[in-house]
Amino acid sequence: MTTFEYRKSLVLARYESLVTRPNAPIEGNGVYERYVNPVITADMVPPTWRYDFNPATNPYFMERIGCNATLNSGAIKLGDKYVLVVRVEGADRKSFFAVAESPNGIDNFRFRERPITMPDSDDPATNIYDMRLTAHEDGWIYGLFCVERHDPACPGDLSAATATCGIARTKDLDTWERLPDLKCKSQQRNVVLHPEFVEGKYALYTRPQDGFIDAGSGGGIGWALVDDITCAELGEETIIDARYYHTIKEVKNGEGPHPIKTPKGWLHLAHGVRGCASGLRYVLYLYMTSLERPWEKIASPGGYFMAPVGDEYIGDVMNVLFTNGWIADEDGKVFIYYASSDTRMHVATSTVDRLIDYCLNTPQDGLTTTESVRALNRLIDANLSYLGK
Ligand code: M1P
Repeated sequence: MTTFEYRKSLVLARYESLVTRPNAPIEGNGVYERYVNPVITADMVPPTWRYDFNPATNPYFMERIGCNATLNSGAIKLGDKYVLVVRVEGADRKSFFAVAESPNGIDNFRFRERPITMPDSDDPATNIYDMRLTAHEDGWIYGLFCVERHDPACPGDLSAATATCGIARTKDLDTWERLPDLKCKSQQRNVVLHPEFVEGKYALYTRPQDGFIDAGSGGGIGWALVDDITCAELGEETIIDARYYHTIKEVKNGEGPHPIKTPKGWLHLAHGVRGCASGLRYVLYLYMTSLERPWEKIASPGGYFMAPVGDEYIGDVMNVLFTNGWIADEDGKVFIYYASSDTRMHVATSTVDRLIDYCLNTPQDGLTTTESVRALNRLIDANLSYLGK
Protein backbone atom coordinates (compact mmCIF):
# COMPACT_ATOMS: atom_id res chain seq x y z
CA MET A 1 0.00 0.00 0.00
CA THR A 2 1.36 3.46 -0.85
CA THR A 3 1.79 6.16 1.79
CA PHE A 4 -1.01 8.00 0.03
CA GLU A 5 -3.45 5.05 0.27
CA TYR A 6 -2.50 4.25 3.87
CA ARG A 7 -2.86 7.81 5.12
CA LYS A 8 -6.04 8.47 3.16
CA SER A 9 -7.80 5.43 4.65
CA LEU A 10 -6.58 6.38 8.15
CA VAL A 11 -7.80 9.99 7.83
CA LEU A 12 -11.18 8.93 6.42
CA ALA A 13 -11.70 6.24 9.09
CA ARG A 14 -10.87 8.70 11.90
CA TYR A 15 -13.20 11.31 10.42
CA GLU A 16 -16.09 8.82 10.02
CA SER A 17 -15.71 7.50 13.57
CA LEU A 18 -15.73 11.07 14.94
CA VAL A 19 -18.81 12.30 13.09
CA THR A 20 -20.82 9.17 13.93
CA ARG A 21 -19.70 9.00 17.60
CA PRO A 22 -22.77 8.70 19.84
CA ASN A 23 -23.25 11.27 22.60
CA ALA A 24 -24.76 10.80 26.05
CA PRO A 25 -26.06 13.19 28.71
CA ILE A 26 -24.39 13.67 32.10
CA GLU A 27 -26.75 14.15 35.04
CA GLY A 28 -25.98 17.55 36.51
CA ASN A 29 -27.59 20.20 38.72
CA GLY A 30 -31.16 19.58 37.52
CA VAL A 31 -31.25 22.77 35.46
CA TYR A 32 -29.59 21.28 32.36
CA GLU A 33 -27.54 18.28 31.22
CA ARG A 34 -24.09 18.57 29.71
CA TYR A 35 -22.95 15.85 27.26
CA VAL A 36 -19.99 13.47 27.29
CA ASN A 37 -18.55 14.63 23.93
CA PRO A 38 -18.31 17.97 22.14
CA VAL A 39 -20.73 18.10 19.17
CA ILE A 40 -18.31 19.66 16.67
CA THR A 41 -14.52 19.86 16.70
CA ALA A 42 -11.96 21.01 14.13
CA ASP A 43 -11.33 17.34 13.29
CA MET A 44 -14.93 17.04 12.08
CA VAL A 45 -14.37 19.48 9.23
CA PRO A 46 -14.63 17.37 6.03
CA PRO A 47 -11.33 15.89 4.79
CA THR A 48 -12.10 17.27 1.28
CA TRP A 49 -11.63 20.78 2.75
CA ARG A 50 -8.23 19.90 4.17
CA TYR A 51 -6.57 17.34 1.91
CA ASP A 52 -5.72 17.15 -1.77
CA PHE A 53 -7.17 13.74 -2.81
CA ASN A 54 -5.07 13.45 -5.98
CA PRO A 55 -2.06 11.11 -5.48
CA ALA A 56 -0.23 12.83 -8.33
CA THR A 57 -0.25 16.22 -6.56
CA ASN A 58 -0.29 14.96 -2.94
CA PRO A 59 1.68 11.67 -2.79
CA TYR A 60 2.10 11.90 1.01
CA PHE A 61 -1.58 12.67 1.58
CA MET A 62 -0.53 15.74 3.56
CA GLU A 63 -2.98 18.25 4.95
CA ARG A 64 -3.03 21.32 2.68
CA ILE A 65 -5.38 23.69 4.50
CA GLY A 66 -5.47 23.45 8.30
CA CYS A 67 -8.48 24.08 10.52
CA ASN A 68 -7.84 25.60 13.95
CA ALA A 69 -11.22 25.63 15.69
CA THR A 70 -14.98 25.24 15.36
CA LEU A 71 -16.76 27.60 17.70
CA ASN A 72 -19.49 30.17 18.28
CA SER A 73 -22.34 28.75 16.19
CA GLY A 74 -25.78 30.08 15.33
CA ALA A 75 -28.55 27.47 15.56
CA ILE A 76 -31.92 26.84 13.94
CA LYS A 77 -34.32 23.91 13.36
CA LEU A 78 -35.04 23.37 9.66
CA GLY A 79 -37.66 20.66 9.09
CA ASP A 80 -36.54 17.81 11.33
CA LYS A 81 -32.83 18.79 11.26
CA TYR A 82 -30.89 20.57 13.99
CA VAL A 83 -28.72 23.00 12.09
CA LEU A 84 -25.68 24.98 13.19
CA VAL A 85 -23.99 27.78 11.28
CA VAL A 86 -20.56 27.15 12.70
CA ARG A 87 -17.75 29.68 12.97
CA VAL A 88 -14.87 27.71 11.48
CA GLU A 89 -11.47 29.24 12.06
CA GLY A 90 -8.69 28.25 9.68
CA ALA A 91 -5.04 27.84 10.62
CA ASP A 92 -4.62 31.29 9.00
CA ARG A 93 -6.83 32.85 11.74
CA LYS A 94 -9.61 33.76 9.29
CA SER A 95 -13.09 32.66 10.31
CA PHE A 96 -15.84 31.67 7.92
CA PHE A 97 -19.30 30.17 8.26
CA ALA A 98 -20.26 26.58 7.49
CA VAL A 99 -23.52 24.68 7.95
CA ALA A 100 -23.53 21.44 9.97
CA GLU A 101 -26.67 19.33 10.44
CA SER A 102 -27.74 16.62 12.87
CA PRO A 103 -30.80 14.38 13.01
CA ASN A 104 -31.12 14.61 16.82
CA GLY A 105 -29.26 17.77 17.96
CA ILE A 106 -26.75 15.94 20.16
CA ASP A 107 -24.50 13.97 17.80
CA ASN A 108 -23.95 12.97 14.16
CA PHE A 109 -23.36 16.57 13.06
CA ARG A 110 -22.03 16.61 9.51
CA PHE A 111 -20.99 19.64 7.46
CA ARG A 112 -22.62 20.33 4.11
CA GLU A 113 -20.37 19.87 1.08
CA ARG A 114 -19.02 23.43 1.04
CA PRO A 115 -18.71 26.30 3.50
CA ILE A 116 -20.91 29.37 3.05
CA THR A 117 -19.63 31.90 0.52
CA MET A 118 -20.84 35.08 2.22
CA PRO A 119 -21.00 37.99 -0.23
CA ASP A 120 -18.79 40.92 0.77
CA SER A 121 -20.22 44.36 1.41
CA ASP A 122 -18.91 47.49 -0.38
CA ASP A 123 -16.23 47.71 2.32
CA PRO A 124 -14.76 44.18 2.43
CA ALA A 125 -14.01 42.69 5.86
CA THR A 126 -10.83 41.01 7.09
CA ASN A 127 -12.76 38.58 9.26
CA ILE A 128 -16.40 37.64 9.94
CA TYR A 129 -17.73 35.57 12.84
CA ASP A 130 -20.33 34.70 15.50
CA MET A 131 -23.57 34.56 13.52
CA ARG A 132 -26.94 34.87 15.27
CA LEU A 133 -29.75 33.29 13.23
CA THR A 134 -33.32 34.59 13.35
CA ALA A 135 -36.27 33.16 11.41
CA HIS A 136 -38.11 36.48 11.34
CA GLU A 137 -41.88 36.84 10.97
CA ASP A 138 -41.20 38.68 7.67
CA GLY A 139 -40.38 35.25 6.16
CA TRP A 140 -36.57 35.55 5.87
CA ILE A 141 -33.88 33.83 7.91
CA TYR A 142 -31.44 36.55 8.97
CA GLY A 143 -27.84 36.11 9.98
CA LEU A 144 -26.30 38.95 12.00
CA PHE A 145 -22.58 38.66 12.61
CA CYS A 146 -19.46 40.55 13.55
CA VAL A 147 -17.52 42.17 10.72
CA GLU A 148 -13.93 42.96 11.66
CA ARG A 149 -11.68 45.37 9.78
CA HIS A 150 -8.34 46.99 10.54
CA ASP A 151 -8.99 50.39 12.13
CA PRO A 152 -8.16 52.98 9.45
CA ALA A 153 -7.64 55.58 12.21
CA CYS A 154 -4.57 53.67 13.51
CA PRO A 155 -2.44 52.82 10.46
CA GLY A 156 0.66 52.10 12.60
CA ASP A 157 -1.06 49.73 15.03
CA LEU A 158 -1.51 46.28 13.50
CA SER A 159 -3.83 45.12 16.32
CA ALA A 160 -6.23 48.04 16.03
CA ALA A 161 -9.55 46.79 14.70
CA THR A 162 -13.19 47.81 14.37
CA ALA A 163 -16.27 45.68 14.99
CA THR A 164 -19.46 46.30 13.01
CA CYS A 165 -22.66 44.29 12.65
CA GLY A 166 -22.99 42.56 9.27
CA ILE A 167 -26.48 41.61 8.08
CA ALA A 168 -27.43 38.95 5.52
CA ARG A 169 -30.55 36.94 4.78
CA THR A 170 -31.36 33.60 3.22
CA LYS A 171 -34.07 30.98 2.74
CA ASP A 172 -31.83 27.89 2.75
CA LEU A 173 -28.56 28.86 4.54
CA ASP A 174 -26.64 28.17 1.29
CA THR A 175 -27.36 31.31 -0.73
CA TRP A 176 -27.20 34.63 1.11
CA GLU A 177 -28.25 38.15 0.22
CA ARG A 178 -25.86 40.56 1.90
CA LEU A 179 -27.49 43.75 3.18
CA PRO A 180 -25.57 46.89 4.18
CA ASP A 181 -23.83 46.72 7.57
CA LEU A 182 -25.65 48.27 10.51
CA LYS A 183 -24.96 52.01 10.63
CA CYS A 184 -24.22 53.27 14.14
CA LYS A 185 -21.97 55.56 16.16
CA SER A 186 -20.37 52.94 18.43
CA GLN A 187 -18.60 49.69 17.58
CA GLN A 188 -20.95 46.70 17.72
CA ARG A 189 -20.49 42.98 18.33
CA ASN A 190 -23.22 40.58 19.57
CA VAL A 191 -26.11 42.23 17.71
CA VAL A 192 -29.19 39.99 17.59
CA LEU A 193 -32.45 40.36 15.64
CA HIS A 194 -35.67 39.84 17.64
CA PRO A 195 -37.93 37.38 15.75
CA GLU A 196 -41.07 39.58 15.76
CA PHE A 197 -41.86 43.11 14.65
CA VAL A 198 -42.24 45.50 17.59
CA GLU A 199 -44.35 48.60 16.94
CA GLY A 200 -44.14 47.62 13.26
CA LYS A 201 -40.32 47.81 13.29
CA TYR A 202 -37.37 45.43 13.37
CA ALA A 203 -35.97 45.17 16.90
CA LEU A 204 -32.32 44.59 17.75
CA TYR A 205 -30.44 43.56 20.88
CA THR A 206 -27.17 45.47 20.70
CA ARG A 207 -23.89 45.75 22.62
CA PRO A 208 -22.46 49.25 22.25
CA GLN A 209 -18.70 49.32 22.82
CA ASP A 210 -16.11 52.10 22.68
CA GLY A 211 -13.30 49.95 21.33
CA PHE A 212 -12.81 46.61 19.59
CA ILE A 213 -12.29 44.76 22.89
CA ASP A 214 -13.42 47.18 25.60
CA ALA A 215 -17.09 47.91 26.17
CA GLY A 216 -15.91 51.20 27.74
CA SER A 217 -18.90 53.45 28.26
CA GLY A 218 -21.22 50.87 26.65
CA GLY A 219 -23.41 50.01 29.63
CA GLY A 220 -24.53 46.49 28.71
CA ILE A 221 -27.03 44.81 26.40
CA GLY A 222 -29.03 47.42 24.51
CA TRP A 223 -32.34 47.49 22.63
CA ALA A 224 -33.13 49.55 19.54
CA LEU A 225 -35.76 49.69 16.81
CA VAL A 226 -34.91 49.87 13.13
CA ASP A 227 -37.31 51.02 10.39
CA ASP A 228 -35.79 49.23 7.42
CA ILE A 229 -33.55 46.19 7.73
CA THR A 230 -32.31 46.65 4.14
CA CYS A 231 -30.54 49.88 5.20
CA ALA A 232 -30.48 49.49 8.97
CA GLU A 233 -29.47 52.51 11.00
CA LEU A 234 -29.29 52.47 14.78
CA GLY A 235 -31.13 55.27 16.51
CA GLU A 236 -31.52 55.47 20.27
CA GLU A 237 -30.27 52.46 22.24
CA THR A 238 -31.79 51.67 25.65
CA ILE A 239 -29.72 49.50 28.00
CA ILE A 240 -31.97 46.62 29.09
CA ASP A 241 -29.41 44.46 30.92
CA ALA A 242 -26.70 46.54 32.54
CA ARG A 243 -23.20 45.60 33.68
CA TYR A 244 -22.40 45.88 37.42
CA TYR A 245 -19.34 46.07 39.61
CA HIS A 246 -18.27 42.74 41.14
CA THR A 247 -20.69 40.55 39.21
CA ILE A 248 -20.22 37.98 36.43
CA LYS A 249 -20.81 40.79 33.90
CA GLU A 250 -18.59 43.49 35.32
CA VAL A 251 -16.36 43.94 32.25
CA LYS A 252 -18.89 43.25 29.49
CA ASN A 253 -21.88 41.20 28.47
CA GLY A 254 -23.63 40.32 25.25
CA GLU A 255 -26.89 38.77 24.06
CA GLY A 256 -26.50 35.15 22.92
CA PRO A 257 -29.07 33.85 20.43
CA HIS A 258 -32.46 35.58 20.06
CA PRO A 259 -34.75 34.99 23.05
CA ILE A 260 -37.27 32.13 23.17
CA LYS A 261 -40.94 33.14 23.45
CA THR A 262 -42.61 31.40 26.41
CA PRO A 263 -46.02 31.88 28.10
CA LYS A 264 -44.22 33.63 31.01
CA GLY A 265 -42.09 36.01 28.95
CA TRP A 266 -39.08 36.08 26.62
CA LEU A 267 -36.29 33.81 27.83
CA HIS A 268 -32.81 35.23 27.17
CA LEU A 269 -29.38 33.56 27.11
CA ALA A 270 -26.30 35.80 27.27
CA HIS A 271 -22.62 35.85 28.18
CA GLY A 272 -21.01 37.84 30.96
CA VAL A 273 -17.32 38.68 31.31
CA ARG A 274 -15.21 39.54 34.31
CA GLY A 275 -11.49 40.10 34.76
CA CYS A 276 -9.20 38.08 37.03
CA ALA A 277 -5.49 37.41 37.45
CA SER A 278 -5.56 34.82 34.66
CA GLY A 279 -7.36 37.10 32.20
CA LEU A 280 -11.00 37.39 31.17
CA ARG A 281 -13.53 34.82 32.34
CA TYR A 282 -16.60 34.26 30.10
CA VAL A 283 -19.70 32.59 31.57
CA LEU A 284 -23.32 32.17 30.45
CA TYR A 285 -26.37 33.57 32.20
CA LEU A 286 -30.13 33.78 31.70
CA TYR A 287 -32.71 36.53 32.15
CA MET A 288 -36.33 37.10 31.15
CA THR A 289 -38.22 40.06 29.69
CA SER A 290 -41.91 40.88 29.40
CA LEU A 291 -43.88 39.28 26.55
CA GLU A 292 -45.54 42.54 25.58
CA ARG A 293 -42.50 44.74 26.24
CA PRO A 294 -39.42 42.62 25.39
CA TRP A 295 -37.15 45.47 26.52
CA GLU A 296 -38.38 45.26 30.15
CA LYS A 297 -36.60 42.80 32.44
CA ILE A 298 -38.89 40.65 34.62
CA ALA A 299 -36.41 38.08 35.97
CA SER A 300 -32.69 38.23 36.60
CA PRO A 301 -31.30 35.15 38.36
CA GLY A 302 -28.03 35.96 40.11
CA GLY A 303 -24.70 34.45 39.15
CA TYR A 304 -23.84 32.29 36.19
CA PHE A 305 -25.99 29.62 34.58
CA MET A 306 -23.00 27.79 33.05
CA ALA A 307 -19.26 28.28 33.50
CA PRO A 308 -16.34 26.22 32.10
CA VAL A 309 -15.75 22.80 33.71
CA GLY A 310 -12.98 20.23 33.15
CA ASP A 311 -11.61 20.24 29.59
CA GLU A 312 -13.82 23.21 28.72
CA TYR A 313 -11.28 25.47 30.47
CA ILE A 314 -8.60 24.60 27.96
CA GLY A 315 -8.24 25.92 24.44
CA ASP A 316 -7.15 28.85 22.33
CA VAL A 317 -8.68 31.42 24.70
CA MET A 318 -8.86 29.81 28.14
CA ASN A 319 -11.71 30.09 30.65
CA VAL A 320 -14.37 30.95 28.08
CA LEU A 321 -17.91 29.72 27.47
CA PHE A 322 -19.67 31.58 24.67
CA THR A 323 -23.08 30.99 23.10
CA ASN A 324 -24.96 32.35 20.13
CA GLY A 325 -27.31 29.47 19.32
CA TRP A 326 -30.12 27.50 20.90
CA ILE A 327 -33.13 25.57 19.62
CA ALA A 328 -36.47 25.11 21.41
CA ASP A 329 -38.42 22.11 20.15
CA GLU A 330 -42.22 22.11 20.09
CA ASP A 331 -42.33 19.68 23.03
CA GLY A 332 -40.40 22.23 25.16
CA LYS A 333 -36.95 20.60 24.98
CA VAL A 334 -34.16 23.17 24.61
CA PHE A 335 -30.77 22.52 22.98
CA ILE A 336 -28.16 25.03 24.12
CA TYR A 337 -25.13 25.18 21.82
CA TYR A 338 -22.03 26.68 23.39
CA ALA A 339 -18.33 26.86 22.60
CA SER A 340 -15.59 26.26 25.15
CA SER A 341 -12.40 28.31 25.18
CA ASP A 342 -12.91 29.43 21.55
CA THR A 343 -12.04 25.90 20.41
CA ARG A 344 -14.97 23.44 20.11
CA MET A 345 -18.78 23.21 20.21
CA HIS A 346 -20.86 21.50 22.89
CA VAL A 347 -24.54 20.97 23.59
CA ALA A 348 -26.47 21.10 26.85
CA THR A 349 -30.17 20.22 27.06
CA SER A 350 -32.97 21.44 29.28
CA THR A 351 -36.64 22.37 28.90
CA VAL A 352 -38.46 25.68 28.66
CA ASP A 353 -40.24 24.86 31.95
CA ARG A 354 -37.00 24.15 33.80
CA LEU A 355 -35.31 27.29 32.47
CA ILE A 356 -38.28 29.45 33.49
CA ASP A 357 -38.29 27.81 36.93
CA TYR A 358 -34.56 28.60 37.21
CA CYS A 359 -35.13 32.25 36.19
CA LEU A 360 -38.07 32.85 38.50
CA ASN A 361 -36.74 31.01 41.57
CA THR A 362 -33.01 31.76 41.63
CA PRO A 363 -32.38 34.75 43.91
CA GLN A 364 -31.21 37.90 42.17
CA ASP A 365 -27.64 39.03 42.76
CA GLY A 366 -27.95 41.29 45.82
CA LEU A 367 -24.63 42.91 44.83
CA THR A 368 -23.02 42.52 48.30
CA THR A 369 -21.79 39.67 50.52
CA THR A 370 -24.42 40.59 53.12
CA GLU A 371 -27.22 40.14 50.60
CA SER A 372 -25.77 36.84 49.33
CA VAL A 373 -25.68 35.43 52.88
CA ARG A 374 -29.23 36.72 53.46
CA ALA A 375 -30.42 34.79 50.41
CA LEU A 376 -28.67 31.63 51.69
CA ASN A 377 -30.29 31.99 55.12
CA ARG A 378 -33.74 32.40 53.56
CA LEU A 379 -33.28 29.03 51.79
CA ILE A 380 -31.87 27.35 54.92
CA ASP A 381 -34.74 28.75 57.10
CA ALA A 382 -37.32 27.44 54.63
CA ASN A 383 -35.62 24.02 54.53
CA LEU A 384 -35.31 23.73 58.33
CA SER A 385 -38.93 24.68 58.78
CA TYR A 386 -40.10 22.25 56.04
CA LEU A 387 -37.96 19.47 57.50
CA GLY A 388 -39.29 20.24 61.02
CA LYS A 389 -35.84 20.97 62.52
O1 M1P B 1 -12.58 35.18 23.22
C1 M1P B 1 -13.83 35.17 23.83
C2 M1P B 1 -14.84 35.92 22.98
O2 M1P B 1 -14.42 37.25 22.84
C3 M1P B 1 -15.29 38.13 22.16
O3 M1P B 1 -16.44 38.29 22.94
P1 M1P B 1 -17.13 39.72 23.22
O4 M1P B 1 -18.01 39.93 22.05
O5 M1P B 1 -17.88 39.66 24.49
O6 M1P B 1 -16.09 40.76 23.23
C4 M1P B 1 -15.62 37.61 20.77
O7 M1P B 1 -14.49 37.77 19.96
C5 M1P B 1 -16.00 36.13 20.77
O8 M1P B 1 -16.00 35.67 19.46
C6 M1P B 1 -15.03 35.30 21.60
O9 M1P B 1 -15.53 33.99 21.74
